[in-house]
Amino acid sequence: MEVDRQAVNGQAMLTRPKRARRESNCKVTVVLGAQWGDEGKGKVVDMLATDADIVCRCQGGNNAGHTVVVEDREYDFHLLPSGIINPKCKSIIGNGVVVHLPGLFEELEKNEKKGLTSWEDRLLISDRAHLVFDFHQQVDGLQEREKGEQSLGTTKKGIGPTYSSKATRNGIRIADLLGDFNLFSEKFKGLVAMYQRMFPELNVDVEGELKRYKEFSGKVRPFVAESVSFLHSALRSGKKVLVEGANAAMLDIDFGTYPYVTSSNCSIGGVCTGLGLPPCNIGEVIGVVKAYTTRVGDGPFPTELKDSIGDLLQSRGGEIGVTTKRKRRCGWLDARLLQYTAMVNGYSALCLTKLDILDTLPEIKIGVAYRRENKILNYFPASAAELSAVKVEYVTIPGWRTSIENIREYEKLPDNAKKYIEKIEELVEVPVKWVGVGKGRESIIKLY
Ligand code: 2SA
Ligand code: GDP
Ligand code: MG
Repeated sequence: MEVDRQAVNGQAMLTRPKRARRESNCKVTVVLGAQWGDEGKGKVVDMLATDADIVCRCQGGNNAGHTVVVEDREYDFHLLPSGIINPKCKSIIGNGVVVHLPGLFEELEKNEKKGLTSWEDRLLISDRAHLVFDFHQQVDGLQEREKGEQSLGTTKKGIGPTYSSKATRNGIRIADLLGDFNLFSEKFKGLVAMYQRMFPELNVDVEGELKRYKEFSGKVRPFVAESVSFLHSALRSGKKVLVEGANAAMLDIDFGTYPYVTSSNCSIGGVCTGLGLPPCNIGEVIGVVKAYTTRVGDGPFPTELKDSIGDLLQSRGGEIGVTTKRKRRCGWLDARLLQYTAMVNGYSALCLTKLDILDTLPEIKIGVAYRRENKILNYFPASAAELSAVKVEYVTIPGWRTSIENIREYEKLPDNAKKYIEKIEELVEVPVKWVGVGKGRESIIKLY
């Protein structure tokens, strides 16, 4: 390691290493979901990727569904970072991501048909990433079935079982697939046997799968890298790095509405562990906030609207799961929840998306506090039961009742839309930097 040597009173003295100082100056920009997902992270990442050299995914798997709309084309990304369509950007699937190789190649093929080209030169996958096998997906379904009424509403993409295998240290990583195939086969058989002891009805064609994975090993090898060193040398050479969080803070395994969560850290900590980045490299943290709230899957949702306004948000917002095509549950914006996720993630700015979906409402509510037995809670409930029982206090803002879709300057927004944005800034204590007013790349207002 390089060191500075200085002479003090004629004696050589060791000072701090130069490199550590330089690296901590290279900050990555992070985009995170601030609610229960589907806030429009894909669109924000696509926008910011125009100014990035590298876009990384750090956690989750193909449970995620990120939409990017460019002119008349709609891309949906699940494992691929949304920056992949930018020809100037490298895309990294980091060590914290769980990768279903059949799904990855299907996704690449599907997007090639929509016009994605030369991705071969831009895609890198961490050799430390864990593999999702088809049997993990079957186990996901079996676990959900076993839970019956208490099911979580997972995407059945095998995310929970794969992160379980990782945590119990039986997981299989991409490096294992590319190493000694006999060893890989042994690990694979051991993992299948373990799950078959838990679920005797689990049917796996072991030899067929091994043959298939032998082929996948050749197919994926050109894109596999030791991504930690790659990323750090890129940062040292001044490259701009953007990180795309998948899922969202309220689905985080630690801070979300456990057990109705996904199995990774979708908040800021997952960026460090999922890419091998120390906290000193974290720069701007952009919280993506939908102008109302949605949730897909089960679990508590304090501001949920099970009425005609909820139905209107669902249909006007096109609130359908990108991966499973399930209808998303809809409700008012929850500022209490945003205050909590802002604490965990430390947002430097917010991107408020889908404001245009509220265009027709005569009045709009924002949840501002949770009440329990006549007391305002000064903490965010950890238990799903407690969160389900809270009463929400709201403030009401008059609607603007006009289309804002074609507006591109903040000053031109109707006064009530500005009031809504300013109220959110006041409640969450984070500035709104962008406002989304439509699906397309161009449908965004930059505030500063
Ligand atoms: P899983 O499959 O184990 O991660 O499911 C656990 C919970 O996490 C939720 N989850 C999601 N919530 C919002 N969006 C996601 N991606 C898709 C989308 C969802 C879809 O973009 O629309 O298509 O249904 C996503 N992925 C996981 C999930 O609903 C469970 O509540
Ligand atoms: P992600 O998971 O956070 O990337 O979000 P999804 O892609 O799952 O869902 C967001 C949906 O909202 C997609 O259909 C986007 O095209 C759409 N969208 C994003 N921003 C806006 C916006 O500002 N206005 C409107 N009308 N749609 C938007
Ligand atoms: Mg989504």
